[in-house]
Amino acid sequence: MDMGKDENAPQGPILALCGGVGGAKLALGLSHILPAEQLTLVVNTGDDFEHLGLPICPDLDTVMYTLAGLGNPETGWGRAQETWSFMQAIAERGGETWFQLGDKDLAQHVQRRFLLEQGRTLSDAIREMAASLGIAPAIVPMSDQKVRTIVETEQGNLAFQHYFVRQQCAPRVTGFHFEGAADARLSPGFDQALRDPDLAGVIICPSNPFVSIGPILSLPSLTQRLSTLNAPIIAVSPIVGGQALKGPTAKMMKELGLQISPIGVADYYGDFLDGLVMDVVDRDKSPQFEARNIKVHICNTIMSSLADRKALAWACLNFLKKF
Ligand code: FO1
Repeated sequence: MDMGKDENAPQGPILALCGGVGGAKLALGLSHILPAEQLTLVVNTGDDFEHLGLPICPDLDTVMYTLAGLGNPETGWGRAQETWSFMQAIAERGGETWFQLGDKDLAQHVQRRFLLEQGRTLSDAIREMAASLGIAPAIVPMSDQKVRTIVETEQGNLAFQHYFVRQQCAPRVTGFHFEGAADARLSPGFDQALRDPDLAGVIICPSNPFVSIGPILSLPSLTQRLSTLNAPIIAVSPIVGGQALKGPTAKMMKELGLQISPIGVADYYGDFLDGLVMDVVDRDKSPQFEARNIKVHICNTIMSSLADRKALAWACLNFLKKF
C-alpha cells in the first residue's frame, strides 16, 4: 500500500546523513514519503578522488543515481544498462583500469569537472546535476572543501579507493583519518539544515560508520553541535546479526576490536545519539542500550524491495516522534 506523503510524517524538516549503498536505499525510502522540501540528504565525500583527471564522487553519485532510478542494483554503484567502450579504449592504451568508469557514468564525472572548472562549488555543481536528473530532495555534500578518507592499515596508509577497490578491502585496518577535515566547513546546505529551528530530526543511515559516516562526523565542531541539537538524532544499524549487509563494516569492527553489533555502532557514534534502529535478529541486545540511555526501535532493517525501503523510512520517522 503506498502511504504516499502521509500527514503523519514528522511536521518539520528531516536531515539524513548518508554514505554509499545502505544510505542511498534509506534515502530513497525517505524521498518517497517526505515532501521534497522536508528532506535534506547530506552525503559523504571522504571517498572522493581525482582519477584520470576527473573528480569522482562515489557516494554522491550513488545517492543521485538511486533517487533518479538510474542506479545499478547489482553493484550498488555506477549506472544500470552501462556500456564500457571508454574503459576498453583506456585499456588499449595501457591506462588505469582498476577503477571502472562506465560510458554513461563517465558523463557524470565529465559534467562535474566542467561545472567545477566553471568555478562552481561542489554544492552548486551537485545541485545542478541532481536537478538535471529530476531529483527533488536536496542532495548536499558534507563539505565543499576536500576531505579525504585515509585508511590506516598494516601496509601503511591507503587512500580510500586504493583500499576499497584496488586492494578489495584486504589489508587489516588499524585506524582512519580524514585529510583536510580540520580546514573543512559544513557545506552551506548542511549548515543551514542544522540551524533550522523546525528541524524534526536527524537520521544516520545504515552506512559504514567509519568510512561513510565517520568523515561527516570529522568536520570541525559537528559532534559538539549534534550534542546540543534540539532535534533527536537516531542511527540505523548497518550491522545485522553480526554481519554487514554490504561492504567491510564487520571486518573493520573486528580488526578494530569493536563489538560487531548495533551496540558497537552506537558506541562508535558516541553520546550525541538519542536512538538506534536495529533489526529484529538483534532484539536480545536491547537491554544493553538502557544502560547507555539510548532508546531502541526494533524492526526489519533489511531493505530488499522499495516497500522495505519505505517501511524502514516510516519506522525512522515514527521513531523520531517518540523523543
Ligand atoms: N567499486 C568497485 O569495487 N570497483 C570499481 O571499479 C568501482 C568503480 C566506481 C566508479 C564510480 C563510482 O561512483 C563508484 C565506483 N565504485 C567501484 C564503488 C566505490 O568505490 C564505492 O561506491 C564507494 O567509494 C564506497 O561506497
